[in-house]
Amino acid sequence: MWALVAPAVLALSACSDEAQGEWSRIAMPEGASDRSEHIIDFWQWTWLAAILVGILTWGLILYAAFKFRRRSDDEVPVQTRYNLPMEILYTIAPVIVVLVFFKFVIDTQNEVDAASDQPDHVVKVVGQQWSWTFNYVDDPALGGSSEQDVCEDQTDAESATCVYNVGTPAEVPTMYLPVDETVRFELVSPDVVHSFWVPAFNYKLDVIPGRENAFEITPTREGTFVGRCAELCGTYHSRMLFNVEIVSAEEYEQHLRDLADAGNVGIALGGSEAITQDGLDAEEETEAGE
Ligand SMILES: [Cu+2]
Repeated sequence: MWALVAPAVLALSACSDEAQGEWSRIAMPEGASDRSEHIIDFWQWTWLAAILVGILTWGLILYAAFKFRRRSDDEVPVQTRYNLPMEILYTIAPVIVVLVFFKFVIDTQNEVDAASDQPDHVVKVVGQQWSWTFNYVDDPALGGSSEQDVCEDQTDAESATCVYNVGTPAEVPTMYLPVDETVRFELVSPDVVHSFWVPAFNYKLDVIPGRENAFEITPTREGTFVGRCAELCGTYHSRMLFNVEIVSAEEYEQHLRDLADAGNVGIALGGSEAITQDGLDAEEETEAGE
């Protein structure tokens, strides 16, 4: 069957450069952030290491199975027990494999999680049931300096440096980012655990109530990318979609000005009791009363 399937798969995949790249990236999406290459490299080398270990293991299994298969003379091969060098080898070999993996995990993690003291932009991302809010915090494009506490008192569109964009399950929000400028995402949730995932960043991070997770990237190419929630978070989890527009600095500034003109000034973090939905309390009371 593989003889039939393999050429078909290859023929289909050879349609575009993008599909060919997908093969070499082993199904990882093409990166759009400066951290992507570290993760894709790690992914490729992990596969290579796993395949080499696999080939060695399958080879030994097949070798033993054929070499010592049952024969007509019914003779049992030499039984070796308590072979100390052998036992030391198969204890130490896996430990070495794990240690090597561990080193590369730590190295990659350090590259990916590296953060600067002063990123160019701060986007405070709120994951709420069931959509996203993007707060551009005291943004330099509007004359700000990335200080959080100044957002709360802002009301005036003219002088605003903090603007936001709230999505709903029916209206997918779009986050704008300027290309080649560092951005820190600060993730907060007013209700349950969500997960902020832009596949083109080759990275996702949980959004946890009562805790602020953060990570930093630099978008490396302009374009429109999809984003989604990667943590089952309730009935309309599947609608927790968003778009990411990576644009020039001018377009980014224009978008922020548009948000200010639309009156989206200040910071929108969602109610701390957003989990309480209309009707739930009433139902509980009736049940208790019965
Ligand atoms: Cu969610």
